[in-house]
Amino acid sequence: MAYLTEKLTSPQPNRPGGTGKQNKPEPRAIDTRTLRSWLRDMLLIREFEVRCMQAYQNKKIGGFCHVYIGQEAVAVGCTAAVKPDDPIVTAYRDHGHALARGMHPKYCMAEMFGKIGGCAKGKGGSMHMFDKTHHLYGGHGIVGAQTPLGAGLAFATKYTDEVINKGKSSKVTLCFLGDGALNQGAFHEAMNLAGLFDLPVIFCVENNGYSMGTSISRGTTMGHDISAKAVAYGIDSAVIEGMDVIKVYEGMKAVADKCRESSRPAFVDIRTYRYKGHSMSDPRKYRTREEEEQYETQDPIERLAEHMTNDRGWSKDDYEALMREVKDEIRAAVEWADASPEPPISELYKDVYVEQWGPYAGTEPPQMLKDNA
Ligand SMILES: Cc1ncc(C[n+]2csc(CCOP(=O)(O)OP(=O)(O)O)c2C)c(N)n1
Ligand SMILES: [Mg+2]
Repeated sequence: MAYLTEKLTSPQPNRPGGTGKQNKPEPRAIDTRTLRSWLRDMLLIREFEVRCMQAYQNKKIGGFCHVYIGQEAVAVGCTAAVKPDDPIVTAYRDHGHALARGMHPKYCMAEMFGKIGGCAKGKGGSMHMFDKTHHLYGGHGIVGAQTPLGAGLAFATKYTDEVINKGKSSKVTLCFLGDGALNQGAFHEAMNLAGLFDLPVIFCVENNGYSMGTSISRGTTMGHDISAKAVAYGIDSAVIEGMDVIKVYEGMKAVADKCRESSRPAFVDIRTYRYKGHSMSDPRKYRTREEEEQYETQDPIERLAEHMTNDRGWSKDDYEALMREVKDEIRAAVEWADASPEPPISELYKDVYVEQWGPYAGTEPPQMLKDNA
């Protein structure tokens, strides 16, 4: 992992074997209100995850639970860099993306709890956050499975804009994946088709350096420069420092604007770190505590809070008031999720097929969709 540390702390101009297409964001003035909202979103995600860990330990959450702590700047910066109706698809570490996209934490928490009030009526759980209203198309548990979906979403938007509506393609799809998904065949097929068909999709690799307990240097060729994967498909790439939300936003904004304009796919290597284990049952024996502490000193929330204090006239009280607001919101979400009923047994036979027949008839949309209508 030493190489990753090195890369996060020093710029990487034209690395040997790389594409040389480094991301050079233009400085953009970001107003204080926007920065506050990003800080709030990152705090909201972190508090949500902390409460998920507690709830998991108290057996309120069953099955898998992969928390996003440490990676908050990626979901927040990337979603801020695109339009609210640009489609997003992601893997199983998905709570942060759902919240950053605008899902109310109560529906997200109820889904974690397996309750009927959840975004998928409690039948999807931690790995399957889905929110049609906010154009979030999952939450997928099979490593790499979301990458052909990302290409497909981009195909669908382009087809709708250009073939059906006879206009210019105007949407960009964000397809998030972990560094572990780089070795999946589905990912390479998706990259090939995206390159071939000029699909406006950005493959956003949340490169946290580990695939479960396997470090990228042990499991992935060209792990020190994964942009090399994009070269084979004629796809432009960029490297983005993922522990700084402003850098994520600026880097992604440049890539997304270009993708929207040119209708060409892109690949971004976003350098980040997950502070916790792969899932709740991971004792993290494959890495040192020193390494974890080193990344914790680059914490994206603390970085932005420091910037607010040093450069935007924020006081300690401003920060504490925001913290309280977020804690109250998540506490209410936990209470709401806890009070939400279990799905009735009859729900087992609903939402199984699109065409409803026989015992599968009679489904109803989740409460979230009715409330958002
Ligand atoms: C096709 C497939 N193979 C194996 C697994 C088991 N598995 C679950 S997560 C994971 C590691 C993925 O790591 P990465 O993509 O880097 O995501 P991260 O956990 O770091 O966010 C593996 C191998 C799976 N879910 N799907
Ligand atoms: Mg990973």
